Amino acid sequence: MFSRAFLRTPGANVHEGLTTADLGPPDLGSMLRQHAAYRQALESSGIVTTLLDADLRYPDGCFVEDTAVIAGGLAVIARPGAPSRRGEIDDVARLMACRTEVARIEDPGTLDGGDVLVTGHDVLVGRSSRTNAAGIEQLAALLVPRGFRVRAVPGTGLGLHLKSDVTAVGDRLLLTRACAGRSELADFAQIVVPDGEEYAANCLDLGNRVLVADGFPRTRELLEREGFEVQALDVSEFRKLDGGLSCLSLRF
Ligand code: CIR
Repeated sequence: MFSRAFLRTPGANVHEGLTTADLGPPDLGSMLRQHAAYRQALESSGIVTTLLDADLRYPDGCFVEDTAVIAGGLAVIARPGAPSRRGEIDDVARLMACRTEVARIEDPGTLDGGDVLVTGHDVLVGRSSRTNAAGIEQLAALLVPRGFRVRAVPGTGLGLHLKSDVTAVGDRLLLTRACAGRSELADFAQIVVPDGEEYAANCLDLGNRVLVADGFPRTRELLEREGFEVQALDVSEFRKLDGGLSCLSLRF
């Protein structure tokens, strides 16, 4: 699956990050504790993490998943749809360039990593307020020659990004009911999160266990019944900024 991940420490001005959630401002102390527990969960699954320093120029910088898509030995550096986040890609581009081949989404394309779900050789890309058709076309032009099938999923579910509503567990999709009927996803075996627990659709499969957001017991039970080992992690402070489990790491 993946063996390494970049994370970025939330900065003192993280409360200035973008949000549509009406959950109040995040508390930095709690956020740092949740972030440390998240990093520990990855490390204890054998994933080697690199923790980047907070960068006060970018209050949303801890949502590092959005900066790139790494698949088939290629790091595609994103072009975040939110102008305030564009500069977040620079560090990641530099770090990835020492490790693998790098390509970039270029203007007029926009693409956030949170809109891209890679599962096996399938790449599902949400067309969202952050990711446009040009960004998806550019990603497809880079990944199709490398053996991936790239599918756009227009007008995604409820959340900010495709992965707010759809993630992968094993070779199945975990998704919200709002996305379950979508024709672009019909080829995949699906596990639908219980109504009222939509936020839990953003999980992170580490191979030996699945991280789910704490506070969604019916999703946890559902995954356990399906045979997954599950660890619940509190990411409630990140939820206040529309973030979730997947967005806190860039995995490769
Ligand atoms: C934003 O609006 O860009 C951030 N506040 C949250 C980004 C969450 N990213 C993700 O789920 N991949």
